[in-house]
Amino acid sequence: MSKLFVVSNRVIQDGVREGGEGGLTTAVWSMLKDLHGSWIGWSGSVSDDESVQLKMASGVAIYTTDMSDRAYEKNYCGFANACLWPLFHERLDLVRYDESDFSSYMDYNRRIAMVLSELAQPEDLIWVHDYHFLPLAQICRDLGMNQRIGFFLHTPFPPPSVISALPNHWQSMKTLLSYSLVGVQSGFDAENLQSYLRQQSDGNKASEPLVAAFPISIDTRGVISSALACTGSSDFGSETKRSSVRIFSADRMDYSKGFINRILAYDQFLSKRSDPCPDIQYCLVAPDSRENISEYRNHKSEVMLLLLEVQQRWRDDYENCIEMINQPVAPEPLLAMMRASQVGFIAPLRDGMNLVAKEYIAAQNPVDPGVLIVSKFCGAGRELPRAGLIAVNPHDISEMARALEEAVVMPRTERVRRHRLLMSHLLEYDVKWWARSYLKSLQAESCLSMSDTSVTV
Ligand code: GDG
Repeated sequence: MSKLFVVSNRVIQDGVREGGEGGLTTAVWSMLKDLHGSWIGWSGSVSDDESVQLKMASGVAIYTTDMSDRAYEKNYCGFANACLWPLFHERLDLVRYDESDFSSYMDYNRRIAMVLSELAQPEDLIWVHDYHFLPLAQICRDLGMNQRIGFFLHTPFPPPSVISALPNHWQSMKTLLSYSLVGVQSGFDAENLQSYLRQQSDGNKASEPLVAAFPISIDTRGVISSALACTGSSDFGSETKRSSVRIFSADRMDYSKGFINRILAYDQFLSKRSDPCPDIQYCLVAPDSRENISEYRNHKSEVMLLLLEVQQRWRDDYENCIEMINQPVAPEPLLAMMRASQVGFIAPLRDGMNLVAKEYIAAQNPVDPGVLIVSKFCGAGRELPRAGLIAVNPHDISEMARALEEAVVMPRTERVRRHRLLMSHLLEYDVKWWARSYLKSLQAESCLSMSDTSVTV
């Protein structure tokens, strides 16, 4: 019987979610528990030990290896996260390209390909995740592996003009041609990737891989029941107490998530309020991320400075009008905070999907739900029914300030109507749908045509 092998940079250690793991691991874990596959990734430790450790958790075989000091510095903190990540999020000003980082990235991919070649049988299916492993299939093919190997990119794929700014863009991206199927988050990303590949291969269709959009999602029913179990357990606010205003955001401390603009918009929203509610609070859950990369530390300092400034500006009018939790919050308390808030403010500058936006909807009390404000430049903002949310341009501070006011005063009947619309979408398109539709396409990839997109987004 064929088995499924998933490769991603991080795995869930010991099968326990602690909070702050990130969206990829959250989604892959939900899928693998269901399919009982195998998961290969980094242990999270830095050492020269090249052995492979196996742990079983909820029927999933989790294989991990350490990363050497050099691979951590040059592959992980270098080419992957200081070059590809800013590139894919259209932050060309932050792209740091270094040839030796790229060669370390290739070396690390070779190491993981060796692990995979020893574990996977010819009939197995392999699903590789994210920008850390663009060349993995090409290396596997060079090792003589003929399995169907699929790839899914969790970040956005920007327009060709942005990708072309990477000095070795074609050397890096042409490796995608070795995959049987390349999945992206939205039709917009699929178009960008297809037109980039077309430009590079001079319109030679034969060399293009199958590219299709598979918007990632959440375990909607699981989130609903966990959130229900958390009712009333958050001291952030009470879901029935509408005399207070609670605004909620959660995202890793990453420059792509637009924290500065969110805080500026909240500040403007406070200054424009004609009827100040004394009990108002904006809480941002923002655990640290990639702190060994200088751009992340600089960004965090900027956010913290602005936060202090806003706190001081309003300290005479409000007791605690803005608060940041700069550490991971475990899944249940996080859901309880979502449920207790009237507004979910999710405004990344660029984001592949943003699962927090979807979790926020599923966590609501359906008879008195909160309102979702979401960026137009993330997968969730492109995919979710527009009539159910307030879509904003995360670069337009005034528009976001007005959106906060609109959300705070929105009547209950309108909130319920919007919530129903969003929920019916999320119940149909959940993480199981995502995994099933991707794997079905990977298995039947020869039946798909180049322009096939599994869903319209
Ligand atoms: C990448 C892409 C794409 C748990 N505790 C905390 C916390 N969590 C969970 C959230 C959510 C996940 O982490 C965050 O997922 P996102 O999708 O919002 O964002 P990334 O981590 O950047 O994920 C993204 C995703 O992969 C999947 O393809 O959607 O575009 O960048 O499940 O509940 N999150 C935060 N603090 C916690 O304490 N922020």
